[in-house]
Amino acid sequence: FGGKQDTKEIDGKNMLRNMEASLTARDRVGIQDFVLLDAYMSESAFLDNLRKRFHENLIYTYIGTLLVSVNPYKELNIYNKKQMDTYMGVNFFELPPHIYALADNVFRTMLSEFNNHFILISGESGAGKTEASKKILQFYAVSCPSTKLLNNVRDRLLLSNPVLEAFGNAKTLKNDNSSRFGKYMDIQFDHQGGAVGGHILSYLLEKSRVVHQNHGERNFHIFYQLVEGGEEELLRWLGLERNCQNYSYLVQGDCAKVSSINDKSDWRTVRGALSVIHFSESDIEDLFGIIASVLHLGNIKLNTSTCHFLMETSRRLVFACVLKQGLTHRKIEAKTEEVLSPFSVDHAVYARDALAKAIYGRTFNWLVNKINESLDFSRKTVIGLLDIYGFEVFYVNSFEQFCINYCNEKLQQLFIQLTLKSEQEEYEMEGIEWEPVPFFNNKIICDLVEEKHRGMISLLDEECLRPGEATDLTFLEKLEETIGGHPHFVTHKLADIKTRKTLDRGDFRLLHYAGEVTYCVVGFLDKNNDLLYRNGKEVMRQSKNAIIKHCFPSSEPDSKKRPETVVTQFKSSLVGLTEILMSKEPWYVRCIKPNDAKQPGRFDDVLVRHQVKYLGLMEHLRVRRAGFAYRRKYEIFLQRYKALCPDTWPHWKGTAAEGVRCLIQHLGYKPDEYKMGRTKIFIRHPRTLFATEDTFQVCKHRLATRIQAKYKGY
Ligand code: AOV
Ligand code: MG
Repeated sequence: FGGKQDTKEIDGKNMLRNMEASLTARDRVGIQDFVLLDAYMSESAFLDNLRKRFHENLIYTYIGTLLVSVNPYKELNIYNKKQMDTYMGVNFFELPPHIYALADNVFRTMLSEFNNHFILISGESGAGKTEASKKILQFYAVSCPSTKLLNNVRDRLLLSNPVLEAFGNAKTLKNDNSSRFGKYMDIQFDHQGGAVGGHILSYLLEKSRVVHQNHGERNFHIFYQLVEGGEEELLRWLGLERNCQNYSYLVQGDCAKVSSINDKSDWRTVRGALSVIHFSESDIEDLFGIIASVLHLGNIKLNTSTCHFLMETSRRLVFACVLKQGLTHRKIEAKTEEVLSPFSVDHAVYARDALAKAIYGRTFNWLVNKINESLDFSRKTVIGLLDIYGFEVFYVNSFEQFCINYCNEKLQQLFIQLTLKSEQEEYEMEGIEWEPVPFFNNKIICDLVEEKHRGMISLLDEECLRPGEATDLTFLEKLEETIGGHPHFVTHKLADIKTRKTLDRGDFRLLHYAGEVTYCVVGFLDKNNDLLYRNGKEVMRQSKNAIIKHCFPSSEPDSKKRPETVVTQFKSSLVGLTEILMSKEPWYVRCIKPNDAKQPGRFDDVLVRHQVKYLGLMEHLRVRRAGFAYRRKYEIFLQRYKALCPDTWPHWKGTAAEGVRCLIQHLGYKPDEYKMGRTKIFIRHPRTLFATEDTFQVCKHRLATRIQAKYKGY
């Protein structure tokens, strides 16, 4: 990388040539940067351009430095080593748009400015976020300078992916490999640009999937991988049979086999990856012991009258028969003694499922920590990659979708703040004449969800504090009372008036930035409380399994004090994430899903238009086009280019702003190409700056030759 960077300095001519070429070829392949074309301001024209390119397998298009990506739903031959080499160290606009170009640009900016960056990848479920994040990581892994030591880090960075995907992704109706957790990954670089470490933060795993899947969906991949791919001996040891149909937790969605997924070969990948990322054989045994135990747990029959306990295949259960009491009785503390009170069947099933979810959820966190230990993180310059679950709407939506969609609202809000809002505020601050571009600010929805005291999260938590009295329905009533009049919230009472669509009694609807979602309130309280009976925990503490021991430490306080609810924890973790991101330079990949059938070659106009709308792409383009692609502080601009004008070279006596004015007059900038702000010069098109840069390079070269010639004479 480092070396290449010097040899391929910004080449304005090449860029212009490429732009011209793209203009002539535009009838066939469309325009590669929306900003460049005057006619491309209407939504239809925008859509035409995307469609045209999509049918030519050109899935990437820029809006300035923002990358729009349309999921091709087929393998394209554009992600090989040759392509990586092509994009490495080349100026952004010189080659056709590519995710590698973005990755390379971020990397080189980081190296030259020594600051931290992040790439925000967004789009709805199935739009291609996870694939994009993998492509970026692969690009860094292949293109960074390598040594033997770095190769180890690189391999671990890359291999953490299949492992986390196995444990944290699952087939949903939207996506056969849907992320069911949020992931933020810092890739850490040294001064030469070598990838020397990394760190992963994970956000709210959808644990409920362990015990329940909707029709047509699956549990987390790892369960099927183990049952389908696990070696005979391993399965025997774990007491498992090679048949997913035998496990109640695997067949709730009636969809154990998926044509696009090869569980057997994925198993081998994951098994191999675990060894590379520092998992000892005993860690691996313990890990699969847990996965098997969860499957066994799901098969425990809790029989009607007596809650009779039957363990079918319990030979290698990590936690043996103490579990019986743990699952069928509840420990109650009476004044001086502890009494065991038997559960009803429903209660016992509930306790069992709660335990299964807790075991899996905590094991997942352990896994992330373990991977982090092997990644050697120490704070240096980083590029952060954010790949989170996308906005999703199912036939029935519950607490999980509420959390996921709330998270997407927050990211949209961040995008708005960083682009539309701050961009326009900067023009105002700099005193640049500016016709404001209106945009929909989804802050109103974020507030509706998270406002203190009267936001939905507060109301939900309040109800969770009234055990025995509150139910999901009293929560709904409370919502109605408090926020019934909000323009983005609808219940059955007001549904007809606000959206002309009726609603069931137990439902409420949110008008999200990305569309309407009807949520069924059933289960909200339970899922938010996420209670685990105390004796379930106690049983776990007796386990000999080292991971379980670690995940259920005896030092953990028993719930005298209420732990934070799930949604409140999630809210705080998102606040933390926003802070992490705000301290870095942002870059964006906006992913678009071309059709709902997961099929190649199909571009559904209605669907794409909707996404273009809610992703705010038109507004972004308008701000970009009306605005200025580049801005530099007067001091910096003058310092770099002063040699290009006899009046400013070698010293300029006046203010930097006057110097810049003199300089650009000499360079012949046309009045509509730039604006002078209070502290910065604003340049409309990248080509203007590139041309100046080009002249600068020629000048530098000439100067160097002259100096060389001079010294030759001596
Ligand atoms: P997501 O991450 O955005 O959804 P994925 O990245 O998992 O979506 O993409 C979904 C599927 O689309 C992948 O499994 C691939 O089959 C296909 N796909 C996406 N991008 C590409 C590409 N560049 N080239 C070829 N195929 C692609 V979610 O995690 O559900 O929000 O929650
Ligand atoms: Mg994903």
